[in-house]
Amino acid sequence: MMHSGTHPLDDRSVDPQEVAREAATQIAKKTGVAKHDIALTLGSGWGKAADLIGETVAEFPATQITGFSKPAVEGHVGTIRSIRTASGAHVLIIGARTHFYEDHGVRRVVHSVRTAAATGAKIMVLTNGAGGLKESWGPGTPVLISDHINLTASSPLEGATFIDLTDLYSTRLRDLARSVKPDLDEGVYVQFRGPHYETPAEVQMAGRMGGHIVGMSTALEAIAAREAGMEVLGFSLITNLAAGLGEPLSHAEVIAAGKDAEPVMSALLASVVAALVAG
Ligand code: 8IG
Repeated sequence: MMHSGTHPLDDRSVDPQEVAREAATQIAKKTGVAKHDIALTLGSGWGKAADLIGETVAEFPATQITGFSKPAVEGHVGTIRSIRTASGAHVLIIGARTHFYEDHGVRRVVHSVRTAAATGAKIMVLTNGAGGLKESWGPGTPVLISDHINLTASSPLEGATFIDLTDLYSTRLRDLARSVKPDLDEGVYVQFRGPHYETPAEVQMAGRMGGHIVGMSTALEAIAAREAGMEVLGFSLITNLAAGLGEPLSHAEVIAAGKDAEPVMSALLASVVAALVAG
């Protein structure tokens, strides 16, 4: 179900980087901030972090910017927000995510990341809610992403674009995150297409492949961030044990676990941002 029509990223003759530059120009105009320093995508359980990072300079629905898609869940309008930290750094917060399972194509999935890069951001912080394969990770555990396995059979790169993904999830940034919270665990993120959760057999497969976290976002975004020359930091909030390792999964319970953890995750993320901005 590819949607034809008026969306600029659906036109194959349009350069997606050009659309991202146009979006970045619009963001600069709306915020009055010529250049952002770092960008964050806030996934489930991380949404309250923006309030703690600094003073909001501007906030508007993402759909006001070229290339951003209407959210899949009605009544859940994602916003873009520009924040100035106490130290004077400019942080771009992307509260809207287009998922691969929405079937709008991978260009739309990574448009926010390309736009963040075009605003000048050198660091991309990607956060998500995800399932965990380690029994010791109770609901509400934050985990650093150390690497990923991309099971979407897709890539945001177009043409013969060969990009090295060694150290994609920057060791330097993970060390910085652990300077804030030394007991942060880390694991390999496995991106499935979704939107169904995995079967127990698929979770076993992910584990044998070397995965520790299962989710439906982030890997494709991280690749696009690396292509754009950004340094990537990834966080998963484990909201549930992956299928077959605990109780059957209920979307409502998964969301509720994310909500419960939100204050603690948001405080953690704000502290990490302060450390990132300090260098
Ligand atoms: I929250 O268990 C959340 N997102 N694929 N599997 C996948 N995505 C998720 C899960 C999960 N929990």
